[in-house]
Amino acid sequence: VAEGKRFIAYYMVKQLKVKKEDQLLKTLQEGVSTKVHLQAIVDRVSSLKPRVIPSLPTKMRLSGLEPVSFGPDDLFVNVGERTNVTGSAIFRRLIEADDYNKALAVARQQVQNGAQIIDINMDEGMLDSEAAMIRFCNLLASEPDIASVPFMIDSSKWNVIVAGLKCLQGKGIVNSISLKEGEAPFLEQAREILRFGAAVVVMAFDETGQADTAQRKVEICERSYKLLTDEVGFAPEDIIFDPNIFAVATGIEEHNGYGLSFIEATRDIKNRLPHAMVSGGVSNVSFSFRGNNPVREAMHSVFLYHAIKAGMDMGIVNAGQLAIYQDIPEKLRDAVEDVILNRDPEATENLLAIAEEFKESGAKKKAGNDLAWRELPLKKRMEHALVNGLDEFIVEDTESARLEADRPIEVIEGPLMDGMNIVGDLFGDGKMFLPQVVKSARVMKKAVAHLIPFIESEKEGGMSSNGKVVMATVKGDVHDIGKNIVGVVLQCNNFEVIDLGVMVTCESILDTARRENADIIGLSGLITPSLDEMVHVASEMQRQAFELPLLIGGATTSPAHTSVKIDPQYSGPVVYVKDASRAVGVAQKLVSETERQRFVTEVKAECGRRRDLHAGKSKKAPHLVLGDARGNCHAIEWTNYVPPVPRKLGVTVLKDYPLNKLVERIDWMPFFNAWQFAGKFPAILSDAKVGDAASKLFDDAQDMLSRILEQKWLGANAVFGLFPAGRVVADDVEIYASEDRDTALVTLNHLRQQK
Ligand code: THG
Repeated sequence: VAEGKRFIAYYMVKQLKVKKEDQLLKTLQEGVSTKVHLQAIVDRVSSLKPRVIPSLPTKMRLSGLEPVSFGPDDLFVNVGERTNVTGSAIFRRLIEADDYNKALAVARQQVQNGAQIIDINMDEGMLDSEAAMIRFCNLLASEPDIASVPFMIDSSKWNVIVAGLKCLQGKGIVNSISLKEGEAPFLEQAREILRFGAAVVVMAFDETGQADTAQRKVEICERSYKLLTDEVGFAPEDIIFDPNIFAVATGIEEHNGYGLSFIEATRDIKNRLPHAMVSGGVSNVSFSFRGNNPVREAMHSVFLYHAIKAGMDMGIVNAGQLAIYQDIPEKLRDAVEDVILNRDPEATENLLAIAEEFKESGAKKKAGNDLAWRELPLKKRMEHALVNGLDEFIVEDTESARLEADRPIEVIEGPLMDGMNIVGDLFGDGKMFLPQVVKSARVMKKAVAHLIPFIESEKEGGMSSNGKVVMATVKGDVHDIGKNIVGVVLQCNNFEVIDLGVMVTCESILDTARRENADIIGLSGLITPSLDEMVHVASEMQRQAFELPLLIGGATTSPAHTSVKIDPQYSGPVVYVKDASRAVGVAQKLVSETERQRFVTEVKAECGRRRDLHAGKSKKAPHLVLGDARGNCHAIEWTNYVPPVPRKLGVTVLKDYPLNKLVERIDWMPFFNAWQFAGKFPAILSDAKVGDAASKLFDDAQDMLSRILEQKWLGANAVFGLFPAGRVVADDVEIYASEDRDTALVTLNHLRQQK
């Protein structure tokens, strides 16, 4: 109690600048620990058993707004490096220009790209680093999507570190302390950090300088470990050693061993200093290849590949820009590996010789990180966001546009539609491709979602509705971007829209339509099975004696399918709606007393015409009778043929098959086809027209694949069997348990094609 009181007094005097310490202490004394108060506590709790403190596994436990823990069984931890005024020119310029809002976006980008911690560094000669650290940390604190992760306060100035520590709302990391000025300041700083409850990065420096050999690195870390655990009382799992990542391939011979010495030191530290973690600034290693990002990324990836194997737990990296080891072109990978592992005295020369070849392909990745477009006027920014599929700022921009506009609808009809029209034109001209359009649509969706509440509140008490539309993406399908746009466009035109969402059963659609007394039902779908579901809904509407118009739309639907398969099921109007822009016209005609009848007759007639056309086209050649078809069968010459015996007969079960082995086997053609790229893989990646877009899509796919592998989203199991088999009777194939072919396990019927 006395300790607590003293602390409160200290706090009030120091932090709140309360005067008169004595008087304060006296007040606290009277207020806190009277006999009566203590007796009351005893009365309440003396019958209860004290909680047994659970023993948790030893892990470095940190927190931003949310707790996280990192231990030996966890994956490598990415610390985002970009919020560093010396590490990022963009970030430095934003801080220098006092544009802290955009500087926050840099932090957000790191978190979104997978940084589990962010490193914050304001060490710049011309900057008031302490003030900048405080201001940035305080701003970060109110951005939950960033502040959910722990922060690493990175500075070589102690006052900046303390300033940062005071702004943390969780348990962060100090980056860094070291023995470079001897034990006394080291111990003092460590005690202060412990008092703040933070973890700490310890650099492998001592009184004689930076450690460059593995042996010196380990010695210094060991010495620091002893001091921290024995003298300061630091928990070993809160100590992160940084055995110095220095640049390699600099042309200076002594530097050639820097990569390997870090890796070796890491292995030793992990073995000798229990629970301590190992980290390092990964991008340092590639400084000599500044300007050549593909080579730098390859160096980082190769370095990490080996360092993580040696036990490296975490690293300060450019989150979102790590190449996948397996994907690095072999030639580059080998050259880089020679450099990192110091395998060849000529390694640097060799890497330099091929570096230029790999330079350009990285340029396309950069576009996403360049924030220069944020300087454009508002309308142009929105257009840029839509065309490039960047959603980061769209809500902010949409809100600005809304404030400028008289009515929220104008934002949709103005800048957003203008942007989408450009997307449409580029798509039409074959200059944009489906994956990019999907990204654009997502941005549009986000913007529209922001506006909807405003549009709705404006409507309240407004004009009477044109009519009520019940819309849904049918059962089995989850796509709704197009449908959402249709919904908004209809709402803007004063239709009341009841959007049932995605995966909606027929029953729910029809019940809602009846209950709500709807004027129109709209169905949407993107995947092929949705077509059958739409046919089903149409037939149910017939059975339940609906008369409402049925609108059909979505990527997989077509006038032909609507006419041939859906329309015949339902005697009410069935209208195919080609795209969002037509929805209003169609809906208006269907609710108009004067136009409705003529429009419906027209649509029905058009469907009939299409059906006739279709019937004409698909007149088939008559089938052969079965005997003739069998007579056509190919006669195979079996007598001189000995089938090879499979290595393993019977059933083989594969459990938890390694996903990375499957990745090698992916047939990318259907993937590209699904995204509407025609052509052969991998030629498509270098195609003159679609190569860029296809490569981007492929990169996105690789990113997602690596996340799937890393985070184990999927498990792969398989069962297959190889059996003796033979055609014995007519068209049938019998499968046997063993080569004696006694009894068939099963008979597979393959009726001969009569076409
Ligand atoms: N150990 C510890 N902390 C560290 C480092 C370390 N903090 C800082 C640094 N090293 C890690 N962070 C970075 C950040 C960026 C870069 C390198 C290391 C970098 N930046 C590009 C460059 O300089 O070429 C900048 C490019 C741009 O402006 O966009 O490489 O080792 N404990």
